[in-house]
Amino acid sequence: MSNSNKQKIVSSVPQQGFFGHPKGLFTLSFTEFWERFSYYGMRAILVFYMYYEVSKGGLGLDETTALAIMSIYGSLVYMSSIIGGWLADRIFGTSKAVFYGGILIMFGHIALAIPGNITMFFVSMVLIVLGTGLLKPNVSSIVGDIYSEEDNRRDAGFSIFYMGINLGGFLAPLIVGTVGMKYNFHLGFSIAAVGMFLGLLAFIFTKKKNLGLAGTFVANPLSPAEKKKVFTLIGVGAALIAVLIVIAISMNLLTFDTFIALVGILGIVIPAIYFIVMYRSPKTTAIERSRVIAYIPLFIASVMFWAIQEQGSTILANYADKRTQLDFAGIHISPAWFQSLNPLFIILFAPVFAWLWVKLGSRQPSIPKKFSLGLLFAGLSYIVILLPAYFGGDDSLVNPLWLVLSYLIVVFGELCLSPVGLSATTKLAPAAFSAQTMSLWFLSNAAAQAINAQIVKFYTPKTEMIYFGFIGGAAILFGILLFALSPKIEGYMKGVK
Ligand code: C3H
Repeated sequence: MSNSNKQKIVSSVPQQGFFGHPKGLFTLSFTEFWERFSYYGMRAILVFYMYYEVSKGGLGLDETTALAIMSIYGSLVYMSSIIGGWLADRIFGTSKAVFYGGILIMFGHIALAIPGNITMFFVSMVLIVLGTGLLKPNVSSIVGDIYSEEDNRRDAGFSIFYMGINLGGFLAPLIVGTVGMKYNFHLGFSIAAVGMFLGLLAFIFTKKKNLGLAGTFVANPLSPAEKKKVFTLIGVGAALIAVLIVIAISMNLLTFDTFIALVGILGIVIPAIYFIVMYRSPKTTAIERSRVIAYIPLFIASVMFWAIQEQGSTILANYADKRTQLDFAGIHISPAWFQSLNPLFIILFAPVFAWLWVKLGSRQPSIPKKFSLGLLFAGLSYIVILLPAYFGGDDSLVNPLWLVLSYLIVVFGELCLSPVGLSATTKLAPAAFSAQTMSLWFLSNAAAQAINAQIVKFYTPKTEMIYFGFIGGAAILFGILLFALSPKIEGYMKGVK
């Protein structure tokens, strides 16, 4: 986007009105709050909906399949941000992408709200994957648009936005989770649909006044000739994929396992292609090439971190359901409520970490060291959760406070790695690829969940000590290695702090 357009956007946005920030931050945080409310609310009950018996209102899938679907689903949601980013950058702009995304997501939740069968479930999955790919990266990039480049409120603005995400993630399992688990899964899913509808209403009715021109420009529009070429390519590509699917189905090759393997491969191949293209591009300068190299170990650390963090809503959700005492201190705890712990701890501790970094000033750990801390905490959270089986065996129910402690420790890691990762991505990215960096960051989560889909198969209460010990130990080892390599990585970062 040209500098004059950037300036036009900033001057069209009221620069005050929301906790000392541009009013548009309210519109964006509130929309994202509802989007996350609907997404995380749905996810808090989805795994149980899939593996509960039909007589209990579920789909009756086996547990391992349900856990793998959760991971594949999460991976595809983040992978589709490449499509959403591209469509916004080249065809309709970020604001329309958010709107269309919200509509698809709402219909996705409506599809789940209608009592149906597994077909309805897959229809909803396609709608939510595409809708989130349109909405999530684009609503985040509009946040960047409403501040001028020199505005030092930008980082704090992103923190408020992250708090909005986690407020949605905190309330959703309590509301959607309680209704879904206590009364009826479909009623739970319909609350998620209502949530997205409210988010859309807020976006539509406040965007003109609060966002001005933000999100209305198409950053790098397709020329008519390019349009023709791209649409032909998409048409041919879609036809080819359809033919391949039909052939694979007729030859019995498209099984659930091959699909999981395919997503796993894509989760690794797509970011690898991104790195190769960025590194080899003639538009990348020598300094930028060095930064691309520095970004690779950080990206791998991020994949390892998100693999453990995201298992909080699959493996640990299952642990909450099957291995945990849910009648505790005189109350009956819903297993879905555990999903609220991470966002609650984020809301409580984000200001503490922000204060700590400011207080430490130039003595604060470097970016690679913060990433290694992230991994150490993630690994430690898994070592903690293997202790109940170590002390008490795997057939008695576990005190829920173990799970609370594990969720707390991983949050310390998230606060070292996640906000830092987002800004490090933009700082280390070659200028010619700056628009796609948001997608690259989301791809680390997509890769993590694609890998999870493969490894969750090895989890059962009988294997839990080895499972948690192996993954936690690997994260700790990699964290130590990253710490040792930090000075070298900092050298490759060429002045980025
Ligand atoms: O959603 C995002 O953009 C980033 N993720 C977060 O901010 C997480 N802290 C959300 S926590 C979690 C994934 C959902 C909670 O309802 C649960 C992890 C166990």
